[in-house]
Amino acid sequence: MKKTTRLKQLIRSEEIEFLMEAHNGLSGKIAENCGFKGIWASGLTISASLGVRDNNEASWTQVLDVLEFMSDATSVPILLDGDTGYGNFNNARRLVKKLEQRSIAGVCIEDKLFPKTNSFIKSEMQPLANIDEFCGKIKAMKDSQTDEDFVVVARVEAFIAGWGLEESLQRAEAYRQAGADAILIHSKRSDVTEIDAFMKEWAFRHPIVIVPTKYYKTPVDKFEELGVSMVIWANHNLRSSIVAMQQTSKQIFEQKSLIQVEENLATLDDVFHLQNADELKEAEKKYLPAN
Ligand code: SPV
Ligand code: MG
Repeated sequence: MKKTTRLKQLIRSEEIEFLMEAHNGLSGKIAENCGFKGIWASGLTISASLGVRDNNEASWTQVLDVLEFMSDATSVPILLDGDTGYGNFNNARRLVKKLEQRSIAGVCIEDKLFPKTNSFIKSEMQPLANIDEFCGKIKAMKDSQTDEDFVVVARVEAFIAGWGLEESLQRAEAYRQAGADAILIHSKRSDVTEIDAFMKEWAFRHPIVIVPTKYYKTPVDKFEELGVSMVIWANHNLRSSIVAMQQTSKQIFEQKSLIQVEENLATLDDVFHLQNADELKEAEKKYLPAN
C-alpha cells in the first residue's frame, strides 16, 4: 500500500493512532522498528539536529534532503512538520510537489508567519496568519497534489498565541472547509483543558491531531474519550539522544577511557544492523566477481 494511503487511513481510522518523532534516517528506523505505524518529521528536532534554531534557519531544500534519507530508510508513512509552508501558497504548493517526489505521505502547515518561531517560545507574541490567506494556501496545496491520498494537515495556533476557544474553532472550521484532511489543534497548557473544551465543541466534525508535549501527564484514555484521531509524540527521540550523548561525551572526556561507557552503548553490530549491512553482503556475493 502507498505511504500516502496508509497515512490517510491512520488519520481516518476509528482507533486512536500515534506518530513518533524522528529527525534523520536513523531515528526514523528506530521508531519504525519499535512498531510505530508512522513518523512525525519534526521541525524542532530536524533543526536542532542540524545545530540550528526552529526559526526556518535551515532552508526548505535542506529539510527536503533530510526527508529523503528518512523516507529511504523507512517504510512507514512520514508526516512532515512543514511549518508555515515556507512562504505563501505558491511556495507551499511547490513543497507538496517535492514531498510527493520523495514519497513523503503528508505535510502539516501551521497558521503563523514565515519565519516561524517554535510554539513554546514567546508564544503569545506570535502573529497568526490571516484566515483567508491560510485557507488559500491549503486549497493550493490540495489542488497541486497528484496523489489523491497525499495528506494536508492544518494546524491551529490560536490557543498558543493567546486567543481563545472561539478563535480556535473558527479557524479549524475554515481550514476544514478549505480542504484540510485533518486539523492539528495545539496547546501549551500543562493540562488538557483547552483540548477538552475544543473537542467538545468540535463534536467529531473532522479528524483531530494533537501534540501533548506540555500536557504529557494526561493519559491516552482521555484523548480517546475526547475523540482524538492521532497523537504526535513530537520530540522525544531527539531529547533522549541529547541526554545520552551528553553523558557519554562527558564520561569519555573526564575519564579518558572507554571502559565505563562501553557496556551502556549500542554495539557496533547494532549499528551495522540498523544500516542493513547484511543486505550489502548478500548483494556483493551476487554482483561482485567471485575471486
Ligand atoms: C515540532 O515538533 O516541531 C512541532 C511541535 O511543531 S511543537 O514543537 O510542539 O511546536
Ligand atoms: Mg514544528
